[in-house]
Amino acid sequence: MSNALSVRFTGPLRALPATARREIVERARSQEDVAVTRVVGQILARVKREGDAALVALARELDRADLTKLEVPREALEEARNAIDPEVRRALERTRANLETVHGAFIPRVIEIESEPGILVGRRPDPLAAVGVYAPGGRAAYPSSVLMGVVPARVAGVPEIVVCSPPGKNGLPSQVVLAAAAIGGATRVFAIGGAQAIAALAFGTESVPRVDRIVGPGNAYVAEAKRQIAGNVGIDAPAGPSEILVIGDDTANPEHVARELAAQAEHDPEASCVALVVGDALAAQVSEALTRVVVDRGEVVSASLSSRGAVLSIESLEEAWPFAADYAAEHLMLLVREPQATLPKIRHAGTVFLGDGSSVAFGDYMTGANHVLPTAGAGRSFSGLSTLDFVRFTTYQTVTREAAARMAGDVAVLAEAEGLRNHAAAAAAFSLPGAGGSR
Ligand code: HSO
Ligand code: ZN
Repeated sequence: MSNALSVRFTGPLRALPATARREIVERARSQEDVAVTRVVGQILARVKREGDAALVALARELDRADLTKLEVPREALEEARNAIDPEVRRALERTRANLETVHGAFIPRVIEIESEPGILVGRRPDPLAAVGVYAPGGRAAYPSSVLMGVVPARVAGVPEIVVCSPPGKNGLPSQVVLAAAAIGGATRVFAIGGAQAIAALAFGTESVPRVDRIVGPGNAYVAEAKRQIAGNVGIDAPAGPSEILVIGDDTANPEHVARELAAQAEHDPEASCVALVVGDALAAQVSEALTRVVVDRGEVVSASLSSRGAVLSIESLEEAWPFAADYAAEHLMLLVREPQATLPKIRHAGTVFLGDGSSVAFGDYMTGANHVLPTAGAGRSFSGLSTLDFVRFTTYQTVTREAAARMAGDVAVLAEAEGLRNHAAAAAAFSLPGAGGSR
């Protein structure tokens, strides 16, 4: 589209100055904004203190919406479901079906194991009682993201799934968000946005139920609100501007590499898109293809690529693995000869796309994997959203009299060593005469 499209970092990876490499790896990490922290703190306190009244007032102040009701009535959800383009509805239903299949299989099973004869230890996953799914409004009102939160929660067995999304002028969240909430199977939907939505879900108000975990992407205020309430309620991994790392060998098609970069770049001027390809010639072809493949949102794509984009050459794939582990990409794409065999080389990626047919767009919409993923390096310590976010585990144990007799002696030894004589006595009561500490 624009041949003025420039990529911030080019050239061989090994020639990159350390400061540039650090800048790429640290990417969008926008500095803590003290103003956001303070405003969010005030909003949380206000919602905690005044409940619904604060939510209605904040909707007027921040969303310019006059709300008569915070909750979106069931009929409005059904109306939205029927009002959207039938093609879009059908495609969303396909996404839902694939999420159900995949995330259903991701549900952990009950595990029971004997640590010693007669000592049985079990772990049972229990669905959370209530969860909140935040859905942004405005340009990032993605119905697909609503499904990514709601469907795994439902599949995990969560009985109360509350969606919050900011109201427009008509007092309702965007129609596609409402439709997706209905299609996904949300149990309640509220027209509440921003930090105040997170506050309402975390503390509960007269009309909003308090939930046990809050997931879903949001703007800086939403992210900060989640961070501040994280002590009270579970939250998901921080998901910021989109990012992709493409790793290609000499079999990679430069045009495909360029399209994948452009696709994630169109999300956000702060998206981070990086390609590491074998050989200077291929790198040059990727940069050249970038000037041709962008079909829309040229300004966003070019803002992202010119501020954070990188197309770097490597001599061999061996150079790519340490970089990839460091970078911990939200999306990692492997355009190499044997992608499956190469997968074990990858550490710290949100989700991996193996081979030429596996465009990230498929994962973003329809494979059944989740697109709510850790960004900005959070993939080093967090995983993408899944059914695991919607269960907690109860462990249990049962000890036969015989096993108790065999264990009592050693338990008493440790209890004595910790100075806890009542523990020792509780265990010792099961000792067989003469059983001592032996097994
Ligand atoms: N790629 C985004 C998710 C998304 N893509 C939504 C399309 N719609 C996450 O980084
Ligand atoms: Zn996307």
